[in-house]
Amino acid sequence: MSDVWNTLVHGTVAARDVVWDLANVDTVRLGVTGLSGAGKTVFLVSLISNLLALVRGTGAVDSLPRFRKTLTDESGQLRLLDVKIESAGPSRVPRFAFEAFRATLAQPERPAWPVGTDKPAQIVLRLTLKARSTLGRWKDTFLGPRIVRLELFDYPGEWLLDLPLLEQSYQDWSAETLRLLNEEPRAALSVAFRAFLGALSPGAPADDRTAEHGFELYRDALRRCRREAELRWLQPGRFLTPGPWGDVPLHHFFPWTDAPGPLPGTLARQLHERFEAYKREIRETFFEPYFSAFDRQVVLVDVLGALFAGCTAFDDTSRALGRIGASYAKQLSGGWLFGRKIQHVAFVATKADYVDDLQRPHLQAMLEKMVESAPGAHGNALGRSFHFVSSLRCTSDANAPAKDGVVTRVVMGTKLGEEHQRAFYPGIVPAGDVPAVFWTKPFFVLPKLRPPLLQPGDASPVDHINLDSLLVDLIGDAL
Ligand SMILES: Nc1nc2c(ncn2[C@@H]2O[C@H](COP(=O)(O)OP(=O)(O)O)[C@@H](O)[C@H]2O)c(=O)[nH]1
Ligand SMILES: [Mg+2]
Repeated sequence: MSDVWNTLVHGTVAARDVVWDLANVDTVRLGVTGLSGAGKTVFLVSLISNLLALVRGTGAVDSLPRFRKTLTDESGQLRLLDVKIESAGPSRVPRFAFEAFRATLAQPERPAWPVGTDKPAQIVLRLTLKARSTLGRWKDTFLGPRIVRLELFDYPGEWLLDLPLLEQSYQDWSAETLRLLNEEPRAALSVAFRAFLGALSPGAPADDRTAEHGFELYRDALRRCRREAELRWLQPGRFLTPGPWGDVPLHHFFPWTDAPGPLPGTLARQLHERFEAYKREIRETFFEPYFSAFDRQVVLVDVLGALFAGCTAFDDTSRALGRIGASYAKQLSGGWLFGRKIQHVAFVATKADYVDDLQRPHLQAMLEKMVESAPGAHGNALGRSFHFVSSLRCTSDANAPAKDGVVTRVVMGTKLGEEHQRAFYPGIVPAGDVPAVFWTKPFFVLPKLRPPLLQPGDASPVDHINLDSLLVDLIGDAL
């Protein structure tokens, strides 16, 4: 407010703009997250392309019919007059490279998926809207149509795994982490780290080299858990996804329970202090300046990927999602943690084009079970929704030739690197709890599919499944 006040007092030309902004510009901050590979980049490319296409497209393809409907007035006209990408301004956060990602996908000869990144990025869309109500339209004649700035912020879901950690002491976190590390498959993947812990003497003196060595062994164990067992409940989040902060001495700690108490001058005290410093650091550099500013969030989940990675990987992803779900439930039910109430969290099962139309709702049911798997995750369900989406649809639904008179639904797609389309049947998706019998069949890695050919130009629409319904639930009320 003080900026606004200063500008007014000095009576500069900018004052008019500030007043106009206050009266006519709303900002919606949308966090888009998900564990790596969940589909954040592709989701944002599709969202931006389809929103641009809504006002700038040729009109030949109406790619967001349900969203368009909520933005249409009584006379049948679209209230959305314009969509623009705003200049990044002096932002500290890297700009989401929409045009480059889209160009990669749209290469005419060899469409390719954008390469993965694990750093946050931001892009702002400026939506110009005709008012909904008569009163609003009266205001429009004086001030011009309303502007909604849609701030889109892409950040690694791995950092959300630190939300529960913020509430834990070093002792509690260590005890919980080591309990899990002693169970398979973590135990086999953390032999070196556990041997290191076993050799530490409880009263060992504080020492940077020991702290760093222990950290490296612990991080190696986390990396192996991720790579070899596809586990997802791996804390602290920044050990695997450091983002712009890199590998700093602040990270040089590891879980340890054998030390009696954090006496001054001991390694135990040093680890304890670094853990507390890590908590402060993630609060100050991410949760308070960014996370707490989101009005709404989308949590993308590769449910199929987790399911086909096998029972242990699936349970671990459920554990991670359950803990995230419980943190959000607390936040939804009352300004917890950062003093700001988030308005809506949408959990979205992505890549729904891998399964046929009859099974897609199962993805959503399964996601709901996963998110609600932790104690406290039910919480206040207000402001929370579940969806299935394919941001960039690579398949079409079809009937496989009937066998014994029974028709099987399949999807038709092309494997990346292949030329020809084929029928593709990834198997049955259970709706909700996964019965034990499901895990008796062999698992496979979902092959990457060839992205569809896109029309040139940033504002041409992108084929998707359900993106429009998600948009209606997520931001419809703000427009
Ligand atoms: N078939 C299909 N694959 C998708 C879709 N969205 C994402 N993918 C795949 O998932 C991979 C990871 O997506 P990306 O957006 O980079 O994930 P991020 O790490 O969360 O940003 C992509 O390279 C694609 O292979 C989709 O809607 N359909
Ligand atoms: Mg990405």
